[in-house]
Amino acid sequence: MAPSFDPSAAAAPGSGAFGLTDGPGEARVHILPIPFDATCSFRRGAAGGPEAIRTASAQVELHDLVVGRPYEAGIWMAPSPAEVEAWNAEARALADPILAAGGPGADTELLGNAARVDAIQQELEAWLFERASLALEGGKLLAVVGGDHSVPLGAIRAHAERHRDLAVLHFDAHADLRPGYEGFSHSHASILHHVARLDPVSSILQVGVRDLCEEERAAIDGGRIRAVFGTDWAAARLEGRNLRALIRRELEPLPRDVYVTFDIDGLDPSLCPNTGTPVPGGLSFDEASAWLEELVRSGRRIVGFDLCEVAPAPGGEAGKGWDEIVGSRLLYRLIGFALGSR
Ligand SMILES: [Mn+2]
Repeated sequence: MAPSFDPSAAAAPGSGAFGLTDGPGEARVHILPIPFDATCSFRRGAAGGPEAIRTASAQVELHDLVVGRPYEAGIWMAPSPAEVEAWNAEARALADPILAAGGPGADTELLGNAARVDAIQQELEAWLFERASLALEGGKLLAVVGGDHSVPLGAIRAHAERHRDLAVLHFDAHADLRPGYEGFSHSHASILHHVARLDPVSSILQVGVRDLCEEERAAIDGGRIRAVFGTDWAAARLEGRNLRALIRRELEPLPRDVYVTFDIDGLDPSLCPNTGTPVPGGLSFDEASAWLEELVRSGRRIVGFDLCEVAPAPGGEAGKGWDEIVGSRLLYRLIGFALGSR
């Protein structure tokens, strides 16, 4: 950060995310945007999330009442990767007729499209794994910003490879435990199915899940995969139970190192009205923040994280909408908590 930098001033024109001027070398935090949303089954738009968040982040006050001064560590957001933009354009065009038909069925052309979309997702996964590994080797804290929730798999794998025992704390309205969805094996509805198959991931705790199929319900075994369902959370809130005590109890079995994967639709949809698959209920902003705060207070280490499914309003001025205003503030909190845990 330049010595003349004033954290209280408005973001200067041409400055980076959060109005900061750090380059990749000096910044301890690297934000990697992944504008990809080809398999969104209901409403697309998450591909526009990273750039909308970049713009909206200029409005975030750098001093935060809960996490202090994350900006002091230096925060750099990479430019939007042209490779990912190209993959998304190709995969969207291939996925469109499949999504319109509710899956490829026995149609050979659609099956061919689905296979190519899967191949693109695998290329993206491998590419992100490489990018994430480089950042981690350089000692950076890596934040992936989606895109739909299929995108962070390569980054989660890069983190998992560096740990013998890793927990994944998963905020979402959905369990995302389907082996595949609508003909895609790397769907936004399947990410946790793939994460659960990474060896070092010893436990998954899902928070806010309130929309899932029977097969996913059965996969949540109360052991390696546990959930605090959105309905459990709402009941605890309605009955006036001590929510912080509940959080501490649920976090208790987790190992020390934790990766956080945050689908914005885990929050109340009034905080993310344009996200791809909104569901009533969910956490408030301060409740989500309390989960992260208790995680850090418990001595656990947030080794990395992602934020997915933030979608700007269609037809609105991207960067000025409510979805990205909330998203950029949640991103700043996540950065602050992760830094505070290291
Ligand atoms: Mn979701």
